[in-house]
Amino acid sequence: MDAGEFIELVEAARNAMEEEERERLRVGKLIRLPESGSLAVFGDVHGDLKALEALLKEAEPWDMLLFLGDYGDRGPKQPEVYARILKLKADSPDRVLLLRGNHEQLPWLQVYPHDLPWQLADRFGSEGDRAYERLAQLWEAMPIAAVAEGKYLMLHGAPPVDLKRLEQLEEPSREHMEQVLWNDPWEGDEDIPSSRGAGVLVSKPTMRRVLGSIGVRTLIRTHEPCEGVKLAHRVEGRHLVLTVVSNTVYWFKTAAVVKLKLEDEAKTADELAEKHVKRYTVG
Ligand SMILES: [Mn+2]
Repeated sequence: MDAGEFIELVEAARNAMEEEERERLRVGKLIRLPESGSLAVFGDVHGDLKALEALLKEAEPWDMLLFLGDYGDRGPKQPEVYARILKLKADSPDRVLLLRGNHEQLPWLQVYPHDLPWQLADRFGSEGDRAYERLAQLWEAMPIAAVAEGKYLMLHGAPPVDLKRLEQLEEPSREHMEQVLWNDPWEGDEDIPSSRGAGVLVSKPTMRRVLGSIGVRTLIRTHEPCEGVKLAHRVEGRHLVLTVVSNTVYWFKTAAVVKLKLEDEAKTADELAEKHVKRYTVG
């Protein structure tokens, strides 16, 4: 694959993304998932091609794939991961959905580490900059959240703490974009600024209120390294939040993918973690 072929893939994926709105799969930045079909949800990939390939096999058979962002940075095969995922998107525009993570940088919020430009330069030489520019344009076109109405909200970080209606995610404010991409759940009683330098640590009472006001049972998100999956925000014996991570580039050895049937009754995070997760483990 040379730079020209890579850029063609980026463009094809961007065209495919535009079709989402024409197909009424998406309104603004919010994907509205169909009421039935099997869906595989991937968390941060971070340039881990090995885990991605293994989990794509584990995810079969699927009607739809949803990626929650953070495709590049950190891992060893970032251009290759992009090429693989963008090809999936280009080949199946209405069956492969790519959300934006905080590593698909908001122009006003630098992320660290951000080694994607270096890997593109390694792979494509002087054409690396052009490839990066096109990727940055693709990020601007990405949706930021997906909803299976009455059941699940899926996004990279966590919903904005003052979110009242789903429609607010269609044309999000700058502040809401930042929070969707950067927030984390935490077990404190109050919402506090995140030590990440952007976003908010969302308390359990707030999570419960926000999910209630948009009428979903469970949040499926990524953004925090963990051993494949992790639960948060236990209310009345069940958890509201499932974190899923699809790489092993940190110190954890398990990557995971969540498999849902959209026509089924909404599952709690606990039920998802117990019965709906496929794993890939290294070493
Ligand atoms: Mn992240």
